[in-house]
Amino acid sequence: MTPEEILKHDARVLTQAQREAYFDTGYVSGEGLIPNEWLDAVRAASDERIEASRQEAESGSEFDLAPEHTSESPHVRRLKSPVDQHPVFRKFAVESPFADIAADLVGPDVKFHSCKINYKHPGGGEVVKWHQDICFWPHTNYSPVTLGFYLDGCEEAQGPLTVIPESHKGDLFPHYDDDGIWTGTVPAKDMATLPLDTAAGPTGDKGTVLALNCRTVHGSKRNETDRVRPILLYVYTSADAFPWGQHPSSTSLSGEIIRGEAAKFPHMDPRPCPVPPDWSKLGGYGSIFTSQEKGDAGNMMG
Ligand SMILES: O=C(O)CCC(=O)C(=O)O
Repeated sequence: MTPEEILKHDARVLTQAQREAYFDTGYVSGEGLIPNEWLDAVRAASDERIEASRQEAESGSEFDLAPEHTSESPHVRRLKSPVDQHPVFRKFAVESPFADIAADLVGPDVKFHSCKINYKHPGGGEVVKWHQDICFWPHTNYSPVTLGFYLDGCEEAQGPLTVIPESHKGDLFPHYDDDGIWTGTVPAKDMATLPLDTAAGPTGDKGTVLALNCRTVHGSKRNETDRVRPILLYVYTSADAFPWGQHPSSTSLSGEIIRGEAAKFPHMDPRPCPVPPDWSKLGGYGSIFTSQEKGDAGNMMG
């Protein structure tokens, strides 16, 4: 579906102006879109999983752990595939207004793709370098939207997810270095072509939602406060978007239709997307943090 077709359908949660802003700038944010009961339930489920991480010594299919993680002081960088780790996370993906926000942005037929919760800890870890999500998981079109949900809110000093407005209208950059090694980040020479001075990092109270198009260049800086900054990130696509290549982080909900109906034909967008690596040859996808360890040193958010 094209943005014009999507906008013809009635809005469910967002205002028409918010939907138009999303298509125009490649992102939109809003506060108070999700009822507090959902926020409390998701927050409690997150606390439960962090508690469970005390039993783990190494990263695996559920947790991406920072090197300093211990059972006394859990340091989870990412909860992988939360919909498979707690029923609340799954219910939230399907039954909450989150999926209706997705419908506002991808059209009434909505498919689930993937999910994670990132925890940005104090002390400098978990900088996320500039990247474009679609380069990790290409689709037949560019409807995929990542919806972020700040469980405790996010202030400027906590390293909000930061975007380059309108970068979704520009090129997709191969996320490889000059030697052809996957780095999961836009090379510094390509970042130099973008208007970095326009970068925007919406902040807000707990429950703030940030929607991000899959082509939009984004990243996030260090957390300079003494408080962890969790963000739940779920990816939804239009039902007529089909992934090509391997799914780096498939869940039991991936490919399921969450709203509306399955597509009979794919929508094919002719704009090319660089081919991602064969994850199986890299020993599995890991997470953006493991991908970006090899990233271009010039591409640091802060
Ligand atoms: O957690 C963040 O600040 C950014 C997350 C992100 O861009 C990603 O995980 O792809």
